[in-house]
Amino acid sequence: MCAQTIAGNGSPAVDGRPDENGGTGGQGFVVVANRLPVERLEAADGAVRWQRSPGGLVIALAPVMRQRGGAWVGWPGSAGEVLEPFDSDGMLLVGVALSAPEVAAFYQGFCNATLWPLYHDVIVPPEFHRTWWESYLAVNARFAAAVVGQAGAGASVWVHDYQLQLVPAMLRRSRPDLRIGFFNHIPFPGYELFAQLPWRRQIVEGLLGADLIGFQRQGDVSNFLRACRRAAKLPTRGAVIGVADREQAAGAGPPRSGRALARVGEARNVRAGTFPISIDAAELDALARRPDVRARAREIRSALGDPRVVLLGADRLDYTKGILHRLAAYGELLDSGQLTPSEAVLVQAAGPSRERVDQYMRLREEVEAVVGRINGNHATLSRPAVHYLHHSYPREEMAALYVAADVMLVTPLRDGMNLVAKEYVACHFDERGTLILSEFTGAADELGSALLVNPHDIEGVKEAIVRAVRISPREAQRRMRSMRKRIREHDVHRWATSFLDALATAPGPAEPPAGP
Ligand code: GDG
Repeated sequence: MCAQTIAGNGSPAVDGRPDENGGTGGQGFVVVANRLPVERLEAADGAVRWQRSPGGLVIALAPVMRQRGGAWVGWPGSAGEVLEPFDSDGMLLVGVALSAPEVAAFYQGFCNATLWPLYHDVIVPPEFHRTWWESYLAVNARFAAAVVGQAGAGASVWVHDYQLQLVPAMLRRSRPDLRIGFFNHIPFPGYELFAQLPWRRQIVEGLLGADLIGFQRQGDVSNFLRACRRAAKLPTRGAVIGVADREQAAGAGPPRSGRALARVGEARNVRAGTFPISIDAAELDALARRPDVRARAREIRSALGDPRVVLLGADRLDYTKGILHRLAAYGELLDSGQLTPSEAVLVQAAGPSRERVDQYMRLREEVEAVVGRINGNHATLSRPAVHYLHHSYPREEMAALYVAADVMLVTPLRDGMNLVAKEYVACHFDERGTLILSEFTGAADELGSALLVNPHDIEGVKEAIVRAVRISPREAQRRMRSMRKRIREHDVHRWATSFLDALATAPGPAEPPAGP
């Protein structure tokens, strides 16, 4: 029913038209994300089973998909894996296969070594390689083709994140009947940084295939609007971008590359907006109340030697998360004697992530060297100062760690939202515990009652740690109570509903706004 074609100068386009009964696959709602919401489990006898992954996105979207009936298009997660579509909990899962060279060029390369650092304030230098870009084009076209194969006429399609920024325009080109939403989970960079990208205009135009483009923070929206004006020379008014059909008006025929994809069809308005993602606060609250989770939290504290204060960091091992900065602050507090390991122990859970990308290998070495140095200076035979855990944990264990922690250290240098901060708050129904939170996270916009820090200011982080260690129970309770109210009222269900409601009414065909 659908095919990937190579158009003009080698840029892939998507072909596939809805049949007269409405679409090629008949689904009314399609989610497309880099990964499928399942993990592959292989038994000893070689039998393969797929288990629902615990991610927030699936929790948010599962009820919507069950209600509307829907398909989820994504990569199964291992190179070369070809999957027949299958049903899982009321949704149809549709795998997009990536070859090993594509995993290297598209995923590890363009996604994780070009876009990820570029969109996170160039904390490490982004690499620009034309072959990676070509792979990004080809893989985005394959995802778009898979969506075309599923979406019924007039279906709503929700595209997720930086791996798939060309998908909206590719979809619009072959399926103008679709209502297309895009949500960017990571920050959108300021134009001075974004302008470094050799394919900046194609990315902006790829996104503009959507009717609605959602971001975590107002700053991301402003940065994107500026990129529309500067990179694509399009007019904006408020958060509305006017996409004129210049190429077709000029009789130029179908676009020849990713460049002009957004400009096909009639003149349209595209809306950008802020939709801060959240968690299933009620589910985590219930998990944290479970007797087995509470018992496990007590066991963790006792295994740590029952220190007065347990400090916790829990992140993917990623240079955006500011792990080295928090270790530096904690290490200096021990050096100066302001803290002792018997008083305050740090647990740093650093989940393995992107282990084949150079910068991640380097970070791991650095973090492990610093942990080794702190423990060399401050551990005793029976008591390390930093418990460093390079593992992934089941959800229950994550909840037990949150419950066990008196102080949660969330110190990213840049983070779209940061769900860990919200999860910590959700687990503290006892209104105890203190969150130290970087102001460079999306979560800081909502959790103003945390102890906010600039992670680059090591003295400031040290002061916040000392303050959190010595905080009065009353102050901790006041802060926690206000943060819990916020996440209870703004949970992931509200996030999904507000995005999909806005998508349903997003501006469709219209005159573009007047120039700036
Ligand atoms: C991106 C954006 C944005 C972590 N270790 C384990 C584990 N986790 C779970 C946490 C949390 C999730 O992973 C991490 O979410 P974050 O939001 O903190 O960070 P990213 O992975 O960078 O996510 C971010 C997010 O997308 C959503 O839009 O907030 O800004 O960068 O849920 O609990 N879960 C389990 N075991 C672990 O070891 N089960």
